[in-house]
Amino acid sequence: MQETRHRVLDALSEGPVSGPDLAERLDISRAAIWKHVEALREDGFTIESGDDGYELTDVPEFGGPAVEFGLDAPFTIEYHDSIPSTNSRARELADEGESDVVVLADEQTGGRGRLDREWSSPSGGIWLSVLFRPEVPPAQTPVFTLAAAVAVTRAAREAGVDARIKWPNDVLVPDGDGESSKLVGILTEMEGEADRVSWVVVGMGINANVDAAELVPDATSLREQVGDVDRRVFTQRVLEEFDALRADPESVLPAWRDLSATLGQRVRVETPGGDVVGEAVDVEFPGSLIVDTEEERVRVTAGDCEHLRPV
Ligand code: BT5
Repeated sequence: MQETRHRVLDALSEGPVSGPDLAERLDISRAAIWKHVEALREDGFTIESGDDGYELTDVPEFGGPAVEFGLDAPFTIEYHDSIPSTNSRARELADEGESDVVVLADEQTGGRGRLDREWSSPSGGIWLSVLFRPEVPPAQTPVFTLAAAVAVTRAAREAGVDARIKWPNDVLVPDGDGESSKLVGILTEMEGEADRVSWVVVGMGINANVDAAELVPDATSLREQVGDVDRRVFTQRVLEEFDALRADPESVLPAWRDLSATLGQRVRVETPGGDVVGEAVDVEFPGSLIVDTEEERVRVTAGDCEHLRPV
C-alpha cells in the first residue's frame, strides 16, 4: 500500500478524525485525504463519516491492503483472487529486482509442489510466496524452509490446531489412529552464485478455509480442524513469525526441534543416493536430518521422508 494511504488508514483506525485535522497532521490537502478515503473504501475498508469525522469501523476479510494493515513485518503484499502459482509470480518479481514482497492468492490454478507435483489450491486457502534476498551462501537456504514450517506451525497452534512438522517441508496434524494428514506444504526456490544467494522464494500452501474433501486424500484443513479462521490475522501471524526467524537463523533449529513430529521416529528417506532407513535423531544447521541406521549416523540434506511404524 502506498505510504500516505497507509498513514491515513492508521490515523482512521485510532478513532474519529476530521478531514481538516487529518490533512494538517499528514501535511496534505483535504482533497487528497478524500481521495485516499475513497480508495480505501474501494479496497473494502468500512470508513464511516459522522459529526466527529472519519472513522475506520471494519477491515476486509482478506486481500493485500487487509493483510498489510496492522502487519508487523516489512513486506508489501501483492494479492490475486486467482493466479496460476504464487511461487511462479514471485520468481518473475525476483527477475524484476523486487524484494520483501509477498505474493498472496485466494486460489491457484497451477499450484506446484516439489519435483513438479501438483498442489491443490482451491479458493479459501492461504497460498503465499515470500520473496527476499538474504545475505547468505546458497547452501544455507534450507534453513528458510524450516523457518517457514516453524512460522506456520506456531500460527496453527495459536489457532488451536495440533500441528507438527515433518521434515523437511510438511506441517501435519495427527488423526488419532496413528496416521497424520497434511495441513501445509512448503516449496523453497532460489537462485544464487557460488558464495551468495541472489533471491529466495519460500512458498507456503496453507489449507485454510477449504473443505478437506476438495483436496487430495490424506489432506486436512484449518476448517476441518477448528472451523474457519480469520485469514487476514492468520497470514499476518505467519509473516511476522517468518520475518523474526529469517533475521535470526540460529533460533530456527531449537524451535523446529520443539515442534517436530519427525525426531524420535523411524523414518525412510528417499534420497538421490538411495533410501536411508533408521531413527531420526536430530536436525542440524542449515536443515539436515540426522538418521541413525544402527550402523552409522547419516546426514541427509534432501529427500522425501516417510514416517514408519516402530519395529
Ligand atoms: C509440497 O510439495 O508440499 C510443497 C507445496 C507448496 C505449495 C505452495 S502454495 C504457494 C506456493 N505456490 C506454489 O505454486 N507452490 C507453493 P511436496 O512435498 O512435493 O508435496 C506434494 C504432494 O502433496 C502432492 O503430490 C499431493 O500428494 C499432496 N498435495 C497436493 N495438494 C495438497 C494440499 N492442498 N494439501 C495437502 N496435500 C496436498
